[in-house]
Amino acid sequence: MPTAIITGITGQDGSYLAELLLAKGYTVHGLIRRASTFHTERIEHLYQDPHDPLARIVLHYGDLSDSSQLTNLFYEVRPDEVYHLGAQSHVRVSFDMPDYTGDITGLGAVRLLEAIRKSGVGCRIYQASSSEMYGDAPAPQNEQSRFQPRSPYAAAKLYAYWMVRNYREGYGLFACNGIMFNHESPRRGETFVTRKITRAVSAILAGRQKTLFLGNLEARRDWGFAPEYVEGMWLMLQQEAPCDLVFGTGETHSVREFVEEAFGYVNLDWREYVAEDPRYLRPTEVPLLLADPSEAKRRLGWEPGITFRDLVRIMMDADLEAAGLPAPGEGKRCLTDGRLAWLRKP
Ligand code: NAP
Ligand code: G4F
Repeated sequence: MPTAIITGITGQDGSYLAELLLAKGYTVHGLIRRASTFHTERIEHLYQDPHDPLARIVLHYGDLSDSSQLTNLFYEVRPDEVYHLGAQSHVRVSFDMPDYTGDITGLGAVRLLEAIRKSGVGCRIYQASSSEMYGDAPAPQNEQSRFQPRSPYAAAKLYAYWMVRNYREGYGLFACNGIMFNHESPRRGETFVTRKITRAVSAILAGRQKTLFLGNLEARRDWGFAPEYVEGMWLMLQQEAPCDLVFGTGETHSVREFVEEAFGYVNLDWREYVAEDPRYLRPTEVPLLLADPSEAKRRLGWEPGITFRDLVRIMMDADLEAAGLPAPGEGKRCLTDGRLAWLRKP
């Protein structure tokens, strides 16, 4: 059975992708950072005792700043596929830490590409490129749109994007860029706006928070459901030839609309709880992201099924449950890995 390496396995996407690959019979090797506390919460349910010779998930300490460990990993594991998801992935934080973001999010990808090239392992690689690279390019954005990055994060991702293309063309690597628009889930990091909102609504209901401070409410994003996007990553590496593709829903909504939907779900009037705080504004904002994902549909048959409204409700239900509160209505069912699964116990 195939073997894959996932960088960023402890992140939102890494955890869903690990689930998907294990379900497909892969052996999964994940790169994790050393920390003074455990931070493997998102993959805890997948843990297998490393003493078990049949264990199909193996974690390796390493860091995207350390090329020697990356090279060793390729010699040791000799993977068939690599999913490069590790990054300093927060756009606002990238303005505070521009050189760190360039190092990890930009150069990290190059260290990985070099490790593959030097080890001579004939594997395929997926690079987690981002719709942020479009910046303020006119919508809808597709594979032909101009890149106009507006943050250190976006510029670092764009560097990695071009290096992937260079290694594909120069060295014949099977290297793909998935240009993914925002995708969210109950496992989304707590400081990204969607999760910040759904957690706050639950905390307000539970009486633990009074106000939700936000930045720009007018920014618009193309928000999809993360488990559907990791399926797209896998499909990209199963093609006959490598290419770059856009993944998104083809719908855009403002942060304000997300707020209205989340508060509305539990019958709260958001205007009583939301306040604007300039500390969450960005020096340069990306005002409007809207995907044209028709090429991914044509080539891979990839099409997202979860709507904006469902996404808000899936996230709300999970955060209400985590706060010990009942969700309005029945438990929701949603599509993960192509199957119907309960997010909450029925
Ligand atoms: P995430 O939840 O922030 O996860 C990022 C992962 O990268 C974590 O596992 C993190 O490890 C790891 N990481 C950070 N710095 C590292 C370092 N120096 N060395 C090794 N690992 C490091 O991000 P995500 O939402 O799952 O996104 C996955 C990838 O897709 C990222 O590259 C992101 O930029 C890109 N992307 C995301 C979206 C989206 O909407 N989610 C859209 C387009 C592109 P720790 O757990 O130790 O922090
Ligand atoms: O949730 P966000 O922080 O995500 P952003 O900046 O769009 O980046 C995410 O998606 C990218 C794909 O397009 C990924 F590449 C990237 O790794 C990350 O996953 O912010 C979304 C919007 C922005 O316009 C921001 O200005 O929400 C606005 N916003 C308003 N108030 C806020 C807040 N964002 C955050 N994080 N916190 C706020 O209080």
